[in-house]
Formats: sequence, C-alpha cells, structure tokens
Amino acid sequence: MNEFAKTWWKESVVYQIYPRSFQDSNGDGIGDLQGIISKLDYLAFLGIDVLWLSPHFDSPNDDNGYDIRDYYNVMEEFGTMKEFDLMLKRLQKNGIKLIIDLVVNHTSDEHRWFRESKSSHDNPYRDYYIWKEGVEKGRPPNNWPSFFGGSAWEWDEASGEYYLHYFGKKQPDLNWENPKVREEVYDIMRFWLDKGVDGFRMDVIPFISKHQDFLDIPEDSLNHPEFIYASGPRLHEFLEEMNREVLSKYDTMTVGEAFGVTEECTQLMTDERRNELDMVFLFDIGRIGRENWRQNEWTLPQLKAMFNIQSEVGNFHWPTQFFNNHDNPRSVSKYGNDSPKYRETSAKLLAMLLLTQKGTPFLYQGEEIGMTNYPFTSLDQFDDIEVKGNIDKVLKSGASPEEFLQELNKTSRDHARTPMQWNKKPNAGFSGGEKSWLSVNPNFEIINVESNLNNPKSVFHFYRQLIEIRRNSTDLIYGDYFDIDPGHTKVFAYTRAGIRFTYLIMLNMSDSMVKYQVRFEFQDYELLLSNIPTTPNKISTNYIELQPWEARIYKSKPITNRVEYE
Ligand code: TEU
Ligand code: CA
Repeated sequence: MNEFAKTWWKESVVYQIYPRSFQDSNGDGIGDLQGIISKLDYLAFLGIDVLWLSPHFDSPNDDNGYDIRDYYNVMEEFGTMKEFDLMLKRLQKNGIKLIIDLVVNHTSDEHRWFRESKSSHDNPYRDYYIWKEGVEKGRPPNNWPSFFGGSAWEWDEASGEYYLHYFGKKQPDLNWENPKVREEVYDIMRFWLDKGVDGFRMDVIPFISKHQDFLDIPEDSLNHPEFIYASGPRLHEFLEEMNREVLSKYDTMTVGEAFGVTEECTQLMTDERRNELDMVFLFDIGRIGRENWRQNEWTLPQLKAMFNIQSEVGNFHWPTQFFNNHDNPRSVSKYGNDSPKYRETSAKLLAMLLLTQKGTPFLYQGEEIGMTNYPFTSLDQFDDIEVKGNIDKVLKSGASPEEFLQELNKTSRDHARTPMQWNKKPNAGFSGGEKSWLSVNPNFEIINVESNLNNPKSVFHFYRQLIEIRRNSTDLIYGDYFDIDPGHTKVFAYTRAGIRFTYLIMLNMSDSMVKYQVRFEFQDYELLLSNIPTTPNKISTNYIELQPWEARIYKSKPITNRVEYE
C-alpha cells in the first residue's frame, strides 16, 4: 500500500490556458485577460482546481510569449496589470488557484538586460547572457543547433562575438552561472508569488545549467540536442537554491517542463526528500512515435509501458498526466479517432484515462470538448516559429513539401493553438472582430462549447463527471496503479487500489469490438461510469464485450483491512 503524503496539488485537476487563443474580449482577434475573466464561470463549472496560464508577460511575440521582454508587465495585447489582479481575485473567489509560466532559460532579445548586454563588452549586463568568440572567422563556437533551425549561436557584428540561443535567435539564453541572473529570477518569482499566484510551470527548466566546456556535441545527437542541453552540471544545485531562496517560503505548486532529461535526473528533480520541484512533465507519452516533425506508428503496449514507468517512481515522487498542451497536436486526433463516428466516444475514453491515472492531470483548453487537429492544406498556413524556422532544413534534407505537410498535419504545434471553439457564431465566438490571429478550425459548428453544454451526453459533461468522481475519491487519487494486461494490443485495463476502494478501468482503444477476458476478481464491482449507454452495471461473465472505444470504470465494495495514508 502506498504512503504518499497528501498535498493540495496532488489532488488538483489543472487546466491550461493559452491566452492568445482562449477568448478575445475586444475584437482585435487576440485572446486576452478580460476574455479569460468572462469564462471563469465556465471553468468553475467544469470543476478544475488550478489554472495554468501560458506566458502573459510583455513580449514581442516571436514565440507567442515564450520570449519575454519584461517580466514585471503584462503583454499589451492581453491587457493590464490591473486586469491581471482582477483575474486573480476572481479566480480566488471561485476557489481556483493560479500557476504562471516561468520562462527563465532565455529572455527576448528585446529585454533590457539583453540590449544592455549587447551594447558593449564591459557593460555590467554582458555576463547576463552567454557570449563567445567563433572558432575562426565566420564559424560559431561549436556545432550546437537551435530547436527553431540553424545554429544555436548568433553572430553580433558590433561586439564581434556570438550569443547562445537554444530556441529562436530572438530568445537569447540567460547565463545562470552569474549569481546576479539567479537573483533576478528569484526576484521575479517573489514579485508574482507576493501578488498571490500559487506556483509555476517552468519552461525548459533542465536547460538552465550549460556545459561550460562548450564542446561540440556528437553528430548522432544533432537531431536531439535536448539530451545534451538538459544534462548540465549545476541543474540540481540551481533548483535547490531556487527552492531555498524562494519556493520554501511559500505554499506553491511547481511543475518543470522536463525536456530531454534522463530517468535519474527526473528522480532527483522531484524527490520529495530533496528540495527541487514538485513535479515534472515528461515527454515520453506526448511524443510517442515522434521523430522530430515526423509521426511514426506506435502500439498500445508501448504506450502502457510509459505509464508503467511513470507509476513505478516510488512513494517520494508524484507524476503528472497530460495528453495535450500548446506544443502538441490534439489528443483525440493522435490517441483516439477523430472521425465523426468515434470522435466523441474516443475523446471520452481519453478523459477517463487521463483522470483515473496516478498523478496530477493537466487538461488543455478545448480538450474538454474534444477539439481536433486542424486540416492544414498548405505550408504557408502555419504560424509557428518551429515550422517556419525549420522549413529550409527539412526540404534540404530531401523531404518533399507534400511529405512535410502530411506529417505536420499530425505533429504541428499549431493544432493546439487554433482558437477555442465557443459556439456557432463567426470565429466560433472566440472573437467578435473580423479575423482571429490564427484560423478557427472549420469544424466549429459541430464542435463547440455551447453544444457541449446543451447536451448532457457530451464530451464536456463526461469530463465534468470524471473530475467530480476524482475529487470525491481519495483512493482514486492516491491508490496504487496496476496494469492488469500490459501486452494486450487493444484494451488498456488497470486498477487503482486504495485504502477503502479499488477501481477497475477498462478501455478499448481500438476501432473494433473486443471480446475481453477479465483477468481480475470482479464479482463485487459496480459500474460508476461508461461512455456507451448500454454498458451493464455488473460484470457477469469472464468475457466482456467492449464496443469500439468503450471506456468503463468500476468500483469495488469497501475494503476494510487496509492502513491509512500518512
Ligand atoms: O517548449 C520546449 C519544447 O520542448 C518545444 O518547444 C520543443 O522545442 C519542440 O516542441 C520540439 O519539437 C517550451 C515551450 O513550451 C514552447 O512553447 C516554447 O517554444 C519553448 O519552450 C521555448 O520557450
Ligand atoms: Ca483581444
């Protein structure tokens, strides 16, 4: 039996908002804080506990806010600090906590620190960033690549040196070796915590410590530099310091975006006996079958193996669970089936999977109504800097534009960034203006919040029911996870065994009916919820018929002989 220490963030359901695409309140085609405020009732009705807001800071938007110009100001297009404070107050009134995005591996090149840094070699801010001479004229210091295409080094003619940028060239990396930089970051954190935010999602946090030898990385790592970038020598020391200086003084929730980390590093970052982060986002499940911009085949046993690894972390680690965020395609299109026949059923199945796993679930806007990928028909429709920055390299590597387009239709980050579909009105009710900043998915007349709210059998109401079930069941939150049938290629069947109750979850993740042999003692189990109306209340034979994408959760009779949680 597990011995997890109880905390509020383990019991929370988190909802991520990408403000640019959530709700526009003034008709300029860009989502904003007033827009979010106007939808807080909706979020409260869904039943979420925590809101994660993607960056809301002043930014020139080269990477939609992940390039921050001023950490102490709100992005003009999103609103004002006053509106931020109002949003926070309204959230608190609704009992919803707020975590914000801490993007401190890099800043915008328009940040005052960088403008100073660039201005001369002896400027006090020079060492806020990472400047190096080239190996020879015209050749950068090493072969490190940028995720958004080309070298990670950008030449600065005026000062005769290169600066480092793991992402876009308008996103120079901060020099965490400099204690002043770390102090600045801690000040930023205190500023927002003192306002009342409840924690942070930390952008590419494993990258903050750089290998100081700045050696070339091996040829075969060039397509995946994240594994090198995430293995800097001082990561844990920096996180420990951040925790000691700031986090330990507040009641927070922290979740690090753990791009490129090893299992060992994850263990260190999230061990409750150490003092670094509470949780991390791992990339295995979200990136299953991914090879950069390509999406390859994957199998259900492979997916289950990833859930199993996550759940075997031991009692001093707490996982996160998510299928969607602003960097990934829509889950119903990837793990489910987004054809009209199965979209709703499979979206509900994914809801059940997400909300009955061990770990804090993170939903992403639109997931709760089963929003799908966008049907891109040409390469120039993409907005994302990742696509634009890599297009030359991809085409030079021999891929045809058609092939690139076909794969981007499965992998692009823009699928998640099309506006939230609220109703059948123009721009799906996202904006009352002429045009939204990114096109609305043409399926908005069928898939939207209004029609979901009006239909008690909708994907939305299914999420709501599951969130409610989870909230009322400590055993579903803290209970042990057991994969009953790791090798089955269609059915994902597992239990969550708690102190008083055991839950049995059966998911048919395929387009065909499956006659499934239940390898479990199930006589006393009763159906709690399913996504197919004809599902029987009790399992009466050894074989059960699961319809395509059918999802069921059963609950046991109370068990009495188990120890309490600590
Ligand atoms: O993401 C980092 C990240 O893992 C991806 O951008 C990754 O480089 C890409 O998807 C690989 O295919 C964070 C943010 O979530 C992302 O939106 C930002 O663009 C990035 O950092 C830079 O801040
Ligand atoms: Ca707006």
